[in-house]
Amino acid sequence: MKQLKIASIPGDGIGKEVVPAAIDVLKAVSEVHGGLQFEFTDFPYSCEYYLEHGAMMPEDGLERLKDFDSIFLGAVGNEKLVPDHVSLWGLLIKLRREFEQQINIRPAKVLNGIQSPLVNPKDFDLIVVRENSEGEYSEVGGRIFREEDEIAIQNNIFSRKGTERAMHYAFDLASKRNKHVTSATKSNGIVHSMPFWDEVFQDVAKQYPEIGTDKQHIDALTAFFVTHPDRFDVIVASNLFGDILTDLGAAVMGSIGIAPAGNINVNGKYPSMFEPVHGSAPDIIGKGVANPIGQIWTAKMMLDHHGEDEIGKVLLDVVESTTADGIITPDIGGKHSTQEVTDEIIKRLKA
Ligand code: GGG
Repeated sequence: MKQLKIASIPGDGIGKEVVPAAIDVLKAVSEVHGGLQFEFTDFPYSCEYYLEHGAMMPEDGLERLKDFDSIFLGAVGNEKLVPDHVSLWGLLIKLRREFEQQINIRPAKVLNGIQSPLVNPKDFDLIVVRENSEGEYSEVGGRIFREEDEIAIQNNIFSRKGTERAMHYAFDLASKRNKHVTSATKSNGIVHSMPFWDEVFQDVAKQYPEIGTDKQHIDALTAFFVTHPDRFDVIVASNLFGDILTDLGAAVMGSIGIAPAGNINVNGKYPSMFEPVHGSAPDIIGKGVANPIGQIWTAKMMLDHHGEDEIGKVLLDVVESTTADGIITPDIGGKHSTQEVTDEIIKRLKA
């Protein structure tokens, strides 16, 4: 019997609605699988936790989380309680950094029965490999002077090691898919980091002669995502470009509520963390209509990560049979609640 110890952090907003839904689905997976058990431990780290304790998680939070097999996170952010950069850097980005989750994998495709407002579904099936620990998400910089003289400086960090790691991850992934990697760049406008990014891409590409490559400036790439989606297989992008591109990817998929993601600790020293692309969605909190599919698909990625790809595939097939039958939430044109969609997925899993 395989047992996975999962730290669950629902976080803020709809995270508290979709994480329990996805955990119920994982419990059903365990029932039907037989050989797989989960032990979930809940952690209340969130903006509400910050109000009570003055931090997004306790000082020994990393110590408490480090021995779990994975972290299953919902959403972070409640601007009414805590400035977003404080909540993100105090929890989400802190975990990514401290647990060396240097790669963020974000698959994007249109599920059966879901209408993409932007593309023909058969043309859109790709994975964005986002560098997850440096780039534009950097604490290097500062603010000086006041009022009209005020200056804000933000330095981007691109290490050769970190950039190569992201590129190798993308090429290795492409070798198991359609053998093409696109590099998201902006080396015509950003004169230091992006020409460096291009050079590293070229160097790494030479080690994978069987993989086709191209590079696209991020502005054109976003347009091609919609106008020529069939050009893409794996895209490697910096931290910020990857974040933006995958929100666009989610829109192409039909809703930000669908898109999954995994933050991967490549060397296995620390837990990886699985969290959907969406945030806390303050506009729909408590309405019972949050789409649980992003979190459930994220659970499938967690299963894959632990070598349970077969049951992961069964889970995504069940999700797609549910969407194909129109049992979907209002964000994708349905009339069903979070609970109804979750219950239906569980029912079909157990059938
Ligand atoms: N699902 C996690 C979450 O709350 N994401 C919101 C967000 O702003 N994420 C920024 C990022 O992925 O870097």
